[in-house]
Amino acid sequence: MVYYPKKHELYKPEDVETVEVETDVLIVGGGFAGCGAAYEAAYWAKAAGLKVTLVEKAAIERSGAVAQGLSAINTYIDLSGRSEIQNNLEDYVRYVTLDMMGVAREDLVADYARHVDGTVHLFEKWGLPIWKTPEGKYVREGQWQIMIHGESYKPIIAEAAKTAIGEGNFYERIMITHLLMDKNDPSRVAGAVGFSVREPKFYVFKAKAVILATGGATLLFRPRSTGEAAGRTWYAIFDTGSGYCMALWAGAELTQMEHRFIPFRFKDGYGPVGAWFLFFKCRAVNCRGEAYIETRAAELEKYKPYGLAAPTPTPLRNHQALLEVREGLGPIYMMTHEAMEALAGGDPKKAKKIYDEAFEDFLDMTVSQALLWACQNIDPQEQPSEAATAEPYIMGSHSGCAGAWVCGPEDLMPEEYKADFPFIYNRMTTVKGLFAIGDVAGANPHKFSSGSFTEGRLAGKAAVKYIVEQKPDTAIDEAKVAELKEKIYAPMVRYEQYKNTSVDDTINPNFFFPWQGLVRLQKLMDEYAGGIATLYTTNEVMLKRALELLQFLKEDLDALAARDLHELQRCWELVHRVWTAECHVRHLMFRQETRWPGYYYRSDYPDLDDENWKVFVVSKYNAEKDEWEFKKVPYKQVVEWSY
Ligand code: SFD
Ligand code: AMP
Repeated sequence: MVYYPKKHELYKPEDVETVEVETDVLIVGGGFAGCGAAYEAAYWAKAAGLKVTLVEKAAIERSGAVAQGLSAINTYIDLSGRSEIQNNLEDYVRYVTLDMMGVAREDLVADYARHVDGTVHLFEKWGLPIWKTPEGKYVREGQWQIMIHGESYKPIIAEAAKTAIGEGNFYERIMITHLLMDKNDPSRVAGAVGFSVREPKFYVFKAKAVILATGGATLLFRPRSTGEAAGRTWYAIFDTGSGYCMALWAGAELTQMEHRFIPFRFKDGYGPVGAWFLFFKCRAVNCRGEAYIETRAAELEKYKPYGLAAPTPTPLRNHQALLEVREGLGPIYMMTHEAMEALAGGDPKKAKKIYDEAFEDFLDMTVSQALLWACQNIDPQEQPSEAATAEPYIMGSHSGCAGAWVCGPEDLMPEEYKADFPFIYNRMTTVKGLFAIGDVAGANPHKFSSGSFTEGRLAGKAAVKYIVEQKPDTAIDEAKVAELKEKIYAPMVRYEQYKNTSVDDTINPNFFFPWQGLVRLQKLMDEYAGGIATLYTTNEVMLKRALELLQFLKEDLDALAARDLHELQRCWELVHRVWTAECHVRHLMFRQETRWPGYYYRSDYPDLDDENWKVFVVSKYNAEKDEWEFKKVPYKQVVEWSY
């Protein structure tokens, strides 16, 4: 977000080459879900004589949330007894539904869960080192998680995906900005367009099915990091809400977009806490040394039956910590030194092993946290570390459930949901031929890396089946494509036109730069839509003000300027973020209750209201009329479990 002047690299649309790519299945985004889709679609497409193409805006080998690697696979059920703890599907669905405070699409959750073990076994076959006990069992981090040496997790998975679809079928450094709808049937997808972020090339992908796998949305809210660290976040800053925005523009229904994930993290470096809580058995305490999960246990009673679930749902764990902070009892400390000492039990060899594991946890996935320890003279063996709740992220794969309203598998999806979909193909959205996976698929959280890859596999297979059975004869509208090309490069044209009307690029009456727009978006979201400024609290009046300011910002998006292709990418990322933010605010306004205390609070509806709101909120944007429609869809229990 800090602005560094660059050498200008401006292109007029008429000077930009147009590259057309014809394919059958187009996968947008080569993260974990996209790689899963590519791997599986390639297998089924081969038999059907179809082509699979993957387009990614970065380099697949190190793109997305797993770019730095990970230190655990958070979803491994273990139906076959390969790990220290074997589980069953019913317990898993129970765990996920309760973590979402009673609202999850159990058909979708059970579906990825029944296939996720096979995915993890493939990862191991491809070379991912999984921690093993002396008896050869996978080491459990917690009941559902297993430990990995995962610094190279993404390259290993990327290699498998790229090999499966073959050289020439994946396109990197191309940002997709818009979907193309079918010329003869505007309710059917027909491809996508985007631009190279390295050379003057405009890409038109013509496809019969499109799978959206562009990850979640970060930096919609003002982050805690400021100044030279601005933009440092927990989740991938390159996941900018593209999938949500493009899906809603296409008329796809979205669900649970009011939901956000507020990760509780090691302060400032955003180091994850899971391994510390589950594997190292670390305690978190307030400034007085009180373990708030014990002293605040009574608070959970208010949110029965979810509050009494074990483990305590993620938002309520946040809520307990936030009560401390609200009462001025921060900072919150992770008692790392105490946990390490207890585990070592006075054995220096064991202590050394634990010390190495503690550093590996961060060096595998959040290197900056280890650097922060080093630069602040924190030795986790000697002293505690501060932890804090981060800014909100919109996502559907971690402990968040925002995303597209997608079709479930035929055998598990409740009858009541089937009428929403034009066809029954797993993970297809309400738009014909458009699929959504990973962070972009809503109401089925806790997929994490392994489940996102698995969901990609399910969609990849279903997309091929859809093409084989429905034989969509898609056609694109060339006039629309030409219009989009003009629109996409417009920020460069604007800069060229007006660059000499002011002596300072950053103060010009005719344009503004994407980082300026981003700061404006983050300020309004932070202050009015439940960011850290209000400790995640909002109300209808504040949300209306957020919408008003968003409307002004949307009007100004036509004045965005770009001086090079990199900045052009930032322009379109901002556009996607702003629309995702609007969707989030509208959803927040629609749900008149506080279902996830610790993620956000509606001060005008402070209670959880099962009678009226044990539902999925589903929205649809009508681009022609510029109108939003909302509906409630009741939660249905699909798998047998009890409270
Ligand atoms: O510790 C466009 N995650 C963890 N998962 C685990 O299994 N274990 C962990 O240990 C995890 N932890 C963790 C995790 C993430 C992060 C950032 C940290 C720690 C620090 C979560 C998983 O990573 C996550 O669930 C999956 O990666 C989600 O997969 P997916 O495919 O939905 O998102 P992605 O991998 O970010 O990929 C998105 C891709 O799309 C590209 N893209 N391409 C073209 N055009 C556009 N317009 C595009 N927009 C985006 C992106 O570049 C990217 O490649 S822990 O916290 O629990
Ligand atoms: P995190 O590092 O917070 O992303 O968590 C990694 C995994 O551990 C996820 O599956 C979390 O849901 C889970 N987890 C984290 N903290 C706890 C906790 N205190 N109790 C139970 N599960 C947790």
